Amino acid sequence: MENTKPTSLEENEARGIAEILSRGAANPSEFERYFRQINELMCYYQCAIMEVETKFRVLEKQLSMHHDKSPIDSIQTRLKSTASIMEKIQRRNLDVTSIETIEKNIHDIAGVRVICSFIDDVYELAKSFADQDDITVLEVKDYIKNPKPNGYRSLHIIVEVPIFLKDEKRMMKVEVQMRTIAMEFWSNLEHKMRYKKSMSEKVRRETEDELFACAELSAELDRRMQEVFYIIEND
Ligand code: 0O2
Repeated sequence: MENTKPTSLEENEARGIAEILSRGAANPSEFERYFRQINELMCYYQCAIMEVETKFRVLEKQLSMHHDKSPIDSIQTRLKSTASIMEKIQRRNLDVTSIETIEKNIHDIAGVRVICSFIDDVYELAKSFADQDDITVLEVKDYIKNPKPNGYRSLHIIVEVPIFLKDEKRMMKVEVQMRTIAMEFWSNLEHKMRYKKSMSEKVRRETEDELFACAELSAELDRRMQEVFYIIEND
């Protein structure tokens, strides 16, 4: 996830939408309406990202007051590009021209990634966040307890959070990914491999095996560092 994008659509994204809509024979006024609606929707997701990030910043402040450490190493946020939303909607054979369809079916338009030093911090923060009374947890995927077959580890939580607009309160979905620094390091490298097109099948398979071994080593490192931390804390 990269830094949050500006709230209004980039010109090339607008062109991408125009192209998709023109395939559905949308007229110019329909396109204008759609463009306005999707711009507004992205702005709401941006607000939801800010709400969630602030919640983690508040927890971080409080926890670092009581312990002699900050539980959060860094927070990254990203708004999915409209091009990739469209691509996902089309892949699922859904109607790209319906804003409702987009909101209902794509849960990771707003993404917040929280990177912690230790595994226990991930779970402690996740609980404090999920227990807040304006947060509705829609789905939890615990890839730390149940890693993906390739070795991917992370805690994913899809939540609904309210944003308060001038005349209304709107519930927005946000995907929160929580992981340790070691898991983030691994995930970035694996991501790089996944998107590398010019790799031979043989090298890809070998790299996947090596990455899986690294994921296991890295998980072991996370466990041992956690133990060392408790020894230092309790001595
Ligand atoms: P990006 O560019 O990070 O947004 P869904 O999102 O529901 O269609 P799925 O597989 O059910 O797909 O969701 P899941 O498993 O919760 O994974 C969603 C996101 O987790 C991905 O988003 C990645 O960011 C991350 N992720 C999941 N599996 C892996 C993995 O094996 N390796 C790495 N590096 N990241 C992973 P996107 O949209 O794929 O990408």
